[in-house]
Amino acid sequence: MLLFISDLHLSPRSPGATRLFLEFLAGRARQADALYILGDFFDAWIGDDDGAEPFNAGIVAALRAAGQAGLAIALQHGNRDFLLGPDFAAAAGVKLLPDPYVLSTPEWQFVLAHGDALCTDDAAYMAFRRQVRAPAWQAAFLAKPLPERRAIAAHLREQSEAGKQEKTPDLMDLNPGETDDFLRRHGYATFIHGHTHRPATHDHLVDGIHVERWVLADWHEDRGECLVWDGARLSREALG
Ligand code: LP5
Ligand code: MN
Repeated sequence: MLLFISDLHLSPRSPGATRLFLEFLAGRARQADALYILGDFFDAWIGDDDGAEPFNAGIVAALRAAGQAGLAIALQHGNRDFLLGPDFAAAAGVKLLPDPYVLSTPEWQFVLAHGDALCTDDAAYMAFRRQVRAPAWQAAFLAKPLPERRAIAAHLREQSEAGKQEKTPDLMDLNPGETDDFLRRHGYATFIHGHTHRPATHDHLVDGIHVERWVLADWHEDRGECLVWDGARLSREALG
């Protein structure tokens, strides 16, 4: 059994979601073979050298314990936590996956992504994304002291929340043409992603082939959601 989650946005400011995740990881998730976290696991990740901060250290320890108990955990970057790196992965005992990632099981083929890269109508975000994903830019950011990085991240989060008020939901959704191209490039595999916080199951018809796109729900203080693959079908499971 495989489980998929995304957009938990974990932070000390979301104790409810954090508790839900820790309960999930110690309980329900242990029945699965693998857990796939498709980005925005943390509300903000400012560098692996912040992994020792008490909140982060608690999450890292919980991930490691679940891994040691036999749960394979794989994680993709989101737009909030794209700085999660090899030191974090080693400490937490998780595998960092590229975005997109093709997941082949004996029964079915999936393609996994956070989803933000296909939101091409949001030109301001695409420009921002190109900038912050550039290695030189990341190196310069990571060279700053942690308190300065923390302040920049908080500022960016505020800017982002304010900016979203000016954007329509459709502008912030995946571009249909880009999505069809993506599905074509990845062999019409069942697409699972997050980011938009608009959980739904979409039917695409690409080159006459029916392709499903499952959008994961974001987590809240009182509820979360995971998608379950039991070897034959996908289903949503409410948590909390
Ligand atoms: O995240 P969310 O859901 O609010 O909105 C996203 C897009 N916003 C972002 C920004 C992140 O929220 C900020 C995360 C910070 C934590 C990481 C810190 C570590 C690295 C520091 C990087 C500087 O991704 C939002 C989309 C929305 O999804 C829907 O898809 O619309 O896009 C934006 O908000 C981008 C703005 O439109 C343009 C931003 C201009 C900011 C200019 C600052 C330039 C950078 C200088 C930094 C020193
Ligand atoms: Mn996101």
